[in-house]
Amino acid sequence: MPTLPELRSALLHHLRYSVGVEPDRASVLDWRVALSHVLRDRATAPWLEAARRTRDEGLKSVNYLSMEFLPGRLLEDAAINLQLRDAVVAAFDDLGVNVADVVDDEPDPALGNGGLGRLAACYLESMSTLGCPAYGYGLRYERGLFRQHFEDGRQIERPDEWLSHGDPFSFTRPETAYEVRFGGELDEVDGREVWRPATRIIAAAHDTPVVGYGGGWVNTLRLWSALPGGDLLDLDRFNAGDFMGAADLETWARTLNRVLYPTDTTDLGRELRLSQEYFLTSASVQDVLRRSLATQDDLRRLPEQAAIQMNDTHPAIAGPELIRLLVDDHGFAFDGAVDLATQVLSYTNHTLLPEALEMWPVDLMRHLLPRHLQIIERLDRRIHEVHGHAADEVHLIEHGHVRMGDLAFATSHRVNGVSALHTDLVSRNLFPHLEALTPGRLINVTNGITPRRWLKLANPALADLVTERIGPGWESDLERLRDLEHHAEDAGFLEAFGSAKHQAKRRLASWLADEHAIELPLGSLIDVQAKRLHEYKRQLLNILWTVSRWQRIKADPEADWVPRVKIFGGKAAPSYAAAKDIIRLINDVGRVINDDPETRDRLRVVYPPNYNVTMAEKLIPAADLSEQISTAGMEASGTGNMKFALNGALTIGTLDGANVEIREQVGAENFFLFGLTGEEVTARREQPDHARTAIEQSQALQDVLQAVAEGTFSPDEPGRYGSLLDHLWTSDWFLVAADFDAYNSSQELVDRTYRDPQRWQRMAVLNMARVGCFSSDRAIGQYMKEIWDIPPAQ
Ligand code: NBG
Repeated sequence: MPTLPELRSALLHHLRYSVGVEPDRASVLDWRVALSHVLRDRATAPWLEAARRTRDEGLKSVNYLSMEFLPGRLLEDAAINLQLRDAVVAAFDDLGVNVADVVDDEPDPALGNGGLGRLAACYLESMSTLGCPAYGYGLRYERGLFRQHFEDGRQIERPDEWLSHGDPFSFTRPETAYEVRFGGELDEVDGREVWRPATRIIAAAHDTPVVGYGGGWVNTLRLWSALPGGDLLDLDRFNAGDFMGAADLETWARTLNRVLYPTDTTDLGRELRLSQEYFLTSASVQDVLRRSLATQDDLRRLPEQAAIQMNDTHPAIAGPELIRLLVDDHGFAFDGAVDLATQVLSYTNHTLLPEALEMWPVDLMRHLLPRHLQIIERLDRRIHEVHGHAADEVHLIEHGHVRMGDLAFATSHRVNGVSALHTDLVSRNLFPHLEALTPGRLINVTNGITPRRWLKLANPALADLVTERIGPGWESDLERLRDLEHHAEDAGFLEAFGSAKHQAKRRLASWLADEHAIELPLGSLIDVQAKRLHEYKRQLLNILWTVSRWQRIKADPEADWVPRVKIFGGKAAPSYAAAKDIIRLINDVGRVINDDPETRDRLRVVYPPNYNVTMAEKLIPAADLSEQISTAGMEASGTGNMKFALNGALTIGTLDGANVEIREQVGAENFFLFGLTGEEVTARREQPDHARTAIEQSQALQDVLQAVAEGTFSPDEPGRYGSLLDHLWTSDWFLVAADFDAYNSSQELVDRTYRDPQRWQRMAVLNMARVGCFSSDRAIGQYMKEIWDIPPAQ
């Protein structure tokens, strides 16, 4: 552990020699870069040591392929895990630098959409904490997802310049580079298939250390980017004066890691997206093989050395790619290559939604990856040869499309769903035929979250209180929170717990005031729904209920209403029109309600733009109520639900995803349940005219819809929400209307409960105490044992 003078002089050293400025002239950015170097130095020794041990002892490592990673800001997390946070704060104090400014200067890399990308980041951190050798593989999107702005309440997308000041915590490794090939033709030479690609792009690595808690083990997040230059510039065209045309190929290469998932509503968008997926997968699989061959020369031993985890279907081309490399480059027979690949690969399914389960047109696949299409066709034939009629219902290719979920299943030795309910639905509705061919292949691993970031970093007041009561150690053994149950009846503890919550609310309030000029009434019940905007997540139900609450306060202003702040956070996909309508409605409703002098001390709507990991770290600790209100059967798991409960928020939710298990753990009496079950949802959708019937049965909902239809919230354009309303009356696939009254009753119970602060506090403590099993350490322990066959670290 460095002493204060050592840390101080390390900061000064890097300020001078890595950044090149004197302390009296240093900007916040300069100090941040210096801090990045100091922390990276501290991570490097255990990092190199972990790599050495992995090589020398022949340890098996995990290769986690994911198109998305949402790591959040790195520095504070690294400082905590290296157990240097207090020392860093003291060193900056000593230097007269405001450490909060330095921490806030760091950009939050938005290399993902939501839960799936954040899960990948929690899992990498847990693998390091558990000493499980691992590489996270992804793409280094130059502009990330997008930065969300609101203009007149509408979502506007702008490029996210997270790299504009460099990436000082990472190492660039231009020599760790692989050629990735696209397009071209297949030829048969001496009975072997030879792929003659049209385009070759070099993928080069950027490595970020991922420090485990305690600093004992450090893994790598390896992100690829296309290496420009070299052959990519057409010098003949350039010399002939065609400067733009000369750079066509270079432009295309750079496009591969420019932004996360371009809109795939156009053919070109689809082609780029499949190219991105292949670019990630091919570079990563080649790297896995190279690392294996660096320690021994027999690839038949690959399953003893490497597990490859496909995070959803995006890297599902890994099966054909691994088979291709084994057959075409390493002399394997096809069947042997398939068996080997299957032993190495496994696949996590994160959704039942048809639009998120990828299907690539055969023509596109032939155009971009002709050899892979051939391998997929052969895999499909092989399944039917091996299983005969039992495989009649299994099709890797159907209606002119390659079904990537089925492909991933067929090339994996284990497939997992992400919550008990989800896995059950995957088994019954998604892969029943494949599962019948290979019983036991599909298992459940319920998602988890890292307590280091989601409690220790995000909620210091509460984390300190926990340590004070039950001692340290819970950070890497979250089940220990159970000890808090003994304190749930202790009035002194409940008060301290309440004051930690209040502190988090004050932090949120000052951030909202500084960054967004929004005032947060601190005495209110803070009610938060923060997640991607999606119809199934039903932000619409939440905002329609908010309107209803407003109408009722106005109808009965003298009644004793519990003051509420409804906070929303989340982005919509740029091409998702219905979700964007909902964003605009939330903002329109907010404008009217927040301006209403009659209600504004009892109801507010707050929607800060550009939700990301950093904002989550502010919202979640401050929340009293967590909104987990998806249409049952549609949310695979949820992980936000776990973060809120861990921070002592109570959940209002449906029986969906991991809500089911959270409720089992915390106790039904400590959870506000409402709404149709998955089976009831299916039955209700089949009833003719169910939407209209539900609306006609709820006077409260009719009043709300009428206000929206009349333009109460969009007086300049009363018809603005015509299509949204029309959808509610005629189809309402997400059953907003059917669940409206039940949601309202549950919200009324929330109010009644909140009026008794001791009772509320006790329920919140029990929530926190009982969600230890949702630690990502537990989840990763299960992956190691049940999927990767990696023993616990010694
Ligand atoms: C999401 C699910 C969430 C789940 C995360 C992580 C995709 C495709 N799926 O419910 O919607 O928590 O994955 O498993 O992003």
